[in-house]
Amino acid sequence: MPTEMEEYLFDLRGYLLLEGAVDKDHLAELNAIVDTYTDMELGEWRGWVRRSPTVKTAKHLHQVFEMGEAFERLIDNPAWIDHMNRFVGGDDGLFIDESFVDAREKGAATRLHSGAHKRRIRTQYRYHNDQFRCGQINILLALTDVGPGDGGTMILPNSHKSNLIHPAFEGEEGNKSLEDVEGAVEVHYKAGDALFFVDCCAHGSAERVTDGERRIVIIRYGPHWGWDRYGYQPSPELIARLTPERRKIVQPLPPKMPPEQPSIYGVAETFDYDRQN
Ligand SMILES: O=C(O)CCC(=O)C(=O)O
Repeated sequence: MPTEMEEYLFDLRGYLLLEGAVDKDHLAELNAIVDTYTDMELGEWRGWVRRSPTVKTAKHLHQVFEMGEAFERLIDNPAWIDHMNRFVGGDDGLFIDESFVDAREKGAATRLHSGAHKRRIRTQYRYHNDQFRCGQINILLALTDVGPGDGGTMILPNSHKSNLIHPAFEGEEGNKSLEDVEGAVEVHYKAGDALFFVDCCAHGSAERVTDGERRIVIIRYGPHWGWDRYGYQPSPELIARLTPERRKIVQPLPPKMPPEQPSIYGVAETFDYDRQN
């Protein structure tokens, strides 16, 4: 479980840095797998993995759990799963609505986006009566070191509670480089560190100005009733081989429940209507 101090800091700033969330051997496995996918073209499918058809400034390789067991281990990684349950809201169960590798080189940056001023339900931050109820919490796991100049994630601390739009946004979604966004902090990662933040914190990344590649894995968790951001589905093979704990997070509800067929996870059979909140 998160410590009292972690809860305090998460509430205060909207993010935590989990150092050493993945060890060196696991990192080596993840990187070796990613190496076999980085030649994919825009929009290409390889099995159930897809490179984003629209993101051109970086390689976004979606559906990472389809890449192999080393990625499956991230679903309920002990470094963050209890934090996730606590901050999304433990009784409800979790769902991952997006997972991808972001591999990028010199010149790439991510514009400033999100922020509590939008009052979006999907990405919201809530705390009430000792219960956190965050709509979306992101894990950004570094597969390479990300130091000054390497295009670190930038985040505006406390903006998960902000009422006003940051002046650096141009209209609703700005295209500013984050370097000159007053109040933002740049996160420097050691490979294996994970940034854990509620999505309604305004964020983006600095421009990478160094040679080489920045590689991170992004996994977005929310409550169990969510739906995949792009409508991607897990493969039957992945569902069959996941542990029950991991399967419940990747596919908390089966896509359809035909008449006369009990739900394969028994949700309808066990759902307690009196306890629903
Ligand atoms: O790539 C980054 O560092 C920022 C990621 C981001 O903008 C996002 O998760 O929405």
